[in-house]
Amino acid sequence: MTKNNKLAFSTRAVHSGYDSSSSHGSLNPPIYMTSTFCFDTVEQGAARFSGEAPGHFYSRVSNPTQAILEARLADLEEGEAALATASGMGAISATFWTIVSPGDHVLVDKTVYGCTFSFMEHGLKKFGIQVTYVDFTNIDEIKGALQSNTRVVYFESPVNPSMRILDIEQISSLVKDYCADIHVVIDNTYCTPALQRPLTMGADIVVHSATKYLGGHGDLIAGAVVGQAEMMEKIRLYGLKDMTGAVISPINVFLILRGVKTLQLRMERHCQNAQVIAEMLEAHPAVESTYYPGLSSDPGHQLAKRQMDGFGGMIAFELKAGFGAASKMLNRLNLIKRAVSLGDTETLIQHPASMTHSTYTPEEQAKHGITQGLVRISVGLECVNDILADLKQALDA
Ligand code: 7XF
Repeated sequence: MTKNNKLAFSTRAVHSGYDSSSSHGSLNPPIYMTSTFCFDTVEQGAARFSGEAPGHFYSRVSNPTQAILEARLADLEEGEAALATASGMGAISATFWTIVSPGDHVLVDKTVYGCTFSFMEHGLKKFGIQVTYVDFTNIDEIKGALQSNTRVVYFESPVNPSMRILDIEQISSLVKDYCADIHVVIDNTYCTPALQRPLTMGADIVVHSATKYLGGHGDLIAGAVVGQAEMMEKIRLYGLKDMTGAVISPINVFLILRGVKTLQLRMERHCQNAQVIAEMLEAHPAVESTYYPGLSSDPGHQLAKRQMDGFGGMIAFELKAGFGAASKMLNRLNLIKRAVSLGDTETLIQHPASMTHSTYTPEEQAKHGITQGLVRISVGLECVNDILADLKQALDA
């Protein structure tokens, strides 16, 4: 059952990419713990290396366990092919190193995950690639910033950590009208394909931190890239094989395949729980602002309704009394874990300015909308009343 788009998402999340009859009827796929693959003849080996014959030859390039995850993610994102990587940063960097050259220009939304920003600011720029950041909620700003040497337009939606919602369809079509060769790359980590499929909205490439909802259990670091088969092959053979070596372990592949089986179920509960938490935060007298697209007051609400199949499990908020009060509140929590990362079964809370987005200088943080008082919650799968009670006792105090 490798490809059957007629089946529902939750069914494909369980079955796609794996045929048990190919593995002694084993319900779950085998974990191929091997670095290399033996050739029947030297000619066969040469043909695999040159790409003339199919088949694996070295696990820095491909591995049968990894291939199952790649087929499944491609199917779920509605892309032609996928590439699994050792981390989200591995996925992002392998993609960029494959596409850009010195002299090229990259256009990025004003706020992205901290290490992605650092990669652009300290990685790409160091190698002669021009990077500019504009507010992608403002279409005119994007129009004004596209250049004849722009190669990649990059953004997240919802944005980590500010929860701004960006219009994938509108941005993609605007960029393609300007120049069809520009690659629109979207980080779909916050949504997963269970809630949002950017390739169906005109994007060219989707990147993921599979560390988050795809894995779903906080026990691994991994990433993925999804898009056209030819581009995925380029990223595999250059960005992954030569430039980053960010190869995923077969054990982590197995864990992600297991996680993805329950992806839709988990995302539904993450969304339900987050909605309740966001409504409580919005009504709480100590809270200045709550950023969650499921709130009808949120500026991204209508767009999120069109673009997403649920509002997700991530919330950001600011306390009226600022950062001092926020840190006291965070330290009072008992059930909710003070930790970065997201998409786990456990509810996690963190302070972006000093943690996930500390790669921005204070001046950059101010410019990019990462305020000192901002707190981010990844709402987990515990009973929502228990999460609510912990948060309320910390806020009330
Ligand atoms: O290399 P990783 O698997 O950690 O993924 C990097 C990454 C890429 N895109 C987005 C939208 C991400 O959020 C991440 C990782 N973010 C974590 C966080 O925001 O909590 C990392 C903790 S410092």
